[in-house]
Amino acid sequence: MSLPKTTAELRALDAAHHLHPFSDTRSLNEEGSRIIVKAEGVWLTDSEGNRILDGMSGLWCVNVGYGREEIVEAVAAQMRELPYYNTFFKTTHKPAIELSAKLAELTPPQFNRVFFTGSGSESNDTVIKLVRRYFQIKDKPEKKIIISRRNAYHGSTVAAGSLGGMAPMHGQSAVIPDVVHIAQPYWWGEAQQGETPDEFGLRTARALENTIDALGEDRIAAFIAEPVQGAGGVIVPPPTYWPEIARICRERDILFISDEVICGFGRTGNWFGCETFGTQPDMLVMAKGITSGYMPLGGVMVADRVVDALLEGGDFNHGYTYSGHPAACAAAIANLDIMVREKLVERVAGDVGPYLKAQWSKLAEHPLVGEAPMVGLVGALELTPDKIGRTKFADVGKVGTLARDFSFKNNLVMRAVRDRLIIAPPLVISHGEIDELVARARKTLDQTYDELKRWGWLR
Ligand code: PXG
Repeated sequence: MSLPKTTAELRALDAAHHLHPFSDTRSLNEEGSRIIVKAEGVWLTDSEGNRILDGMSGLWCVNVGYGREEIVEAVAAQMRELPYYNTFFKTTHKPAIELSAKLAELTPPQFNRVFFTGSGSESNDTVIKLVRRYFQIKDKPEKKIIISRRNAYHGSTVAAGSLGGMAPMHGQSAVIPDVVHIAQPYWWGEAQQGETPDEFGLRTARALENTIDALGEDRIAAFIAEPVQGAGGVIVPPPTYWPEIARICRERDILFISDEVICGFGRTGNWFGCETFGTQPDMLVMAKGITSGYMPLGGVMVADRVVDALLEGGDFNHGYTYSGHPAACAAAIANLDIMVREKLVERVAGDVGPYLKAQWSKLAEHPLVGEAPMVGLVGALELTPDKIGRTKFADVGKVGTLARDFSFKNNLVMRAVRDRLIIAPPLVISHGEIDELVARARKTLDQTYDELKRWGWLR
């Protein structure tokens, strides 16, 4: 079958045969999918020839930008030499060896070993098994409960989806036992009137301590969290939150797992979000930016104190066909080489991060915007009918979708989570492109504001 050429024909075929993730297939098929045909730097081109600024790095992953020949060459060379071999049964290969050593160098000092997976979800499934195994070996098999947070995203498999705190996902899926969700540090959306961000940060952190006390420390195995909740709407915790969590984790016999699938690999201005927020994880969950999305790959860094126990435990009965896939590892090695050589992490911390933040913060003055947080190169715009009262729109999600659709029409990819617009552009974005991004975001806000006035939704 030869592929038809026109956008309409391609859309019809997509509608007939493709079930998209997290989609209402009927309405998507009525509207038709956007077809992306190529990309370069931070720019996407669709099948109708539009040039679109990718404010989301694909799906939070294309950190080094599109069109990197060096990664393409590395993958092609690896596939010619050895396209596949596994890492089971006493075997390994050079790309897995080289990448393991490189990750040990780039991650915080407690990490020297990695377990490879194919995605963030598989990584979090791996975490659950590692946590269980650790406490079995420590002769505390009753320590099984993992504490997570409401509105967290840890993936879409049954187990990773259970770890996550997305109620609409739980409602459609099987949910595994021994996961407990506590409050998220979302000051704008969930603080009481009059409660300062610092007070709220402490209160939500202490929910961890209170839950450990209520359920019994002898039953709690771990706490898992994203440094900044990404898919939950870029929830940046108040400054008091992470130090208090770090204290609680230090004082209690639990493992702390930092899910760095979004925050890892430079996103927050350090190699990993735990470095930005000063926590000391026992496991560090990776995917996305590890290859900048050029190939699917995930992994879990495991701290020495956990590895030391595992070494006493004999076989660890877990693994995937594509654990340490050679072509994916080759992509990761080339990607990390680029990040180091071009000093992309330093660039986020000292150059483009502060530059974007300065401009983005000005959007907080817009009448529709409640808050405009930005850490490194990940940020949000909370849309509200009442900035002072921190009120939400009645029909949650409708205004976010309206704004997101305007943004697409303005050739800027932003994502909407509830009524929050979010961005996470490639780390290679230039000052000029940041100016363009912010101008298009402002235009989007103005158009949304005018439309809401027409609807009579604003005073
Ligand atoms: N942890 C975190 C923090 C994530 O953001 C995963 C785990 C799962 O990774 P995989 O590779 O299994 O998808 C993620 C993924 C969105 C969106 O709409 C976010 C993710 C995935 C799909 C959509 O923002 N994050």
